[in-house]
Amino acid sequence: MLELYHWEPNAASARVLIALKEKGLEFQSRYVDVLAFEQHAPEYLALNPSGETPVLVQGGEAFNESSFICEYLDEAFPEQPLMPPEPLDRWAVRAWQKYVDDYLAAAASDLAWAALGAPALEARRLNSLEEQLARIPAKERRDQWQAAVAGLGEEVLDKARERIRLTLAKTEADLEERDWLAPGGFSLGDIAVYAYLNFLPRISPELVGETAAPRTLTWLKRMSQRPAVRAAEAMSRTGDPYGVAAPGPEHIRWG
Ligand SMILES: N[C@@H](CCC(=O)N[C@@H](CS)C(=O)NCC(=O)O)C(=O)O
Repeated sequence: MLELYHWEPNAASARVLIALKEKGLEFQSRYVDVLAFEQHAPEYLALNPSGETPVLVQGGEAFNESSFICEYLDEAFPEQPLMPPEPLDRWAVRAWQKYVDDYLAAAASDLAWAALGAPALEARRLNSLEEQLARIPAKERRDQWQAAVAGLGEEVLDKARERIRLTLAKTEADLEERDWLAPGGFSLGDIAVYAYLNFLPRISPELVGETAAPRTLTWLKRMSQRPAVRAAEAMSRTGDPYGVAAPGPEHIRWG
């Protein structure tokens, strides 16, 4: 029996939810409300000491890191593969996943946090916010949350925009030749990039829009029409998974 601890079907949680749905795997959903800081509760930290979602639990073992959870699922359940068979094509998928983990995720999360996450947290009017932040065990993560709550600032957001521009140069080039990012067909690479880039057409249309990134926009639509993506997004509790965001992975560790 698979159990997935996840937040809204966006970013890292979306990657695993979409992979599970693409593969047609049954799982028990355990929703973690990140903006209520449930990921820092002792029971959750026992599963993942870094206090991040998602976490997959199987047979009493807990696994974190969305790239590795997705690859684990693909290897453990080989039906409906999400990795191409050819070694070089598999390299291309892994290169996209690493790019997302080390570079794109933090940038897209910064922009999404500023536009969506910070106002959503504000709307909750938590009177224990300081207390919640003080409970975050790792100093690096605590500092990142504090910086995010204080407001990220134009310098950080400009750096994030530049990273998105460079990402789009890569997606536009890949999509010139084919429908999916890596050679070998639809893969975990598409899922990884979609889960973060899909925040942007709404909040930064000047970056991800018809003029700047036409092929990427068409690909995002193609992705969002996949039945598995729809099924994953239907698990949203807010009803709008790309209308809310968490600070995401910090640059120091991941990019
Ligand atoms: N590298 C991790 C990143 C996970 C991550 O950034 N999770 C965010 C949500 S997208 C989170 O749980 N943030 C809450 C927190 O850090 O307190 C992965 O890919 O699984």
